[in-house]
Amino acid sequence: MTKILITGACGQLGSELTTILRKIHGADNVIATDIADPNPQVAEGPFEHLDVMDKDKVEELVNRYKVTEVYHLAALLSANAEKNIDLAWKLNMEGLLNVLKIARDKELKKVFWPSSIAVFGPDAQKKGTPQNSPTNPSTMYGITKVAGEQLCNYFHQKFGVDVRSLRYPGLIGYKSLPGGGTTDYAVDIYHKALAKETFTCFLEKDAVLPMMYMDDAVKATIDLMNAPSESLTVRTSYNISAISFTPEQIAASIKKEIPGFEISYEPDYRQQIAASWPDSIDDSAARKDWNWKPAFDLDSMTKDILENLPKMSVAEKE
Ligand code: AKB
Repeated sequence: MTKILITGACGQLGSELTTILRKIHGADNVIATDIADPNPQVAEGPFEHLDVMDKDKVEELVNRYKVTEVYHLAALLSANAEKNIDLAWKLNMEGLLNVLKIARDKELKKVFWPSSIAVFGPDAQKKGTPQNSPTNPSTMYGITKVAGEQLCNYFHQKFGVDVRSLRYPGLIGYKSLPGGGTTDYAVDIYHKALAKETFTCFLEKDAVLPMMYMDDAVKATIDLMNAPSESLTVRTSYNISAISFTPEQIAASIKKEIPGFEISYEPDYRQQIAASWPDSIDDSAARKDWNWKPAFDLDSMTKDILENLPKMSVAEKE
């Protein structure tokens, strides 16, 4: 019997993964946890408050619910991490180390941990960044992701922990709001467009970044976790890619649906973070090892979001 514990379940990715994993395994078999109060998406099933830096509590929940798999998503994202480097290091590293040690000691079946394109820095190849490009990030968040990837690989090699990971690009969904990331503008922009407001972008108009629609990100996660262990050749974290675009290009895509939409630009400190990241990513290892292939491009994502976002109630969106 699969029993899943999700940390950071109220976050943008966590909310969606909780819903889909509950559909697959049954609501009672997916325990959502977060330091925050449950949002409506995760409230329909077991929920526990959890600070992932509290190893005893993580272990107590793993024991109490007889957990077999952990999706460890709790973390501080790039923009927030720059504002609080001590918390970023503590939360992102201690949380992961706690989960990996529990996975080793309790012989959990599998662990999922998200890495990010933020592992790459200015010296990485900008276009089609290869899987094994140098990982010398210039952000605190990136540093925690590089160290986290090494921890995952170490626990796999040394203790046989079956931990799997993806280097997500910016994730764009309409069901919940992201918090504290550099790519968040590409979610906020749709809310402003539907509210018929001008969107002020905190990046330059030509700041190109790798991005992915949430449906593709969720599918990638489930597919990676379902892949046979012996087919996985990457135990740090897999590059995955879908779309790359600039703020100007996403605005043009929205204008096709909402012709009156306007965007203006007021770049802040997040522009520097964006400029240090790749423009696009080579994901051939993921395609080869577990048949990864995205389904959405920029215009199909825009259409889907603009059609479905207005159907969400205010409570659901929060
Ligand atoms: C962020 O902007 O911090 C994240 C990421 C790219 O990992 N979305």
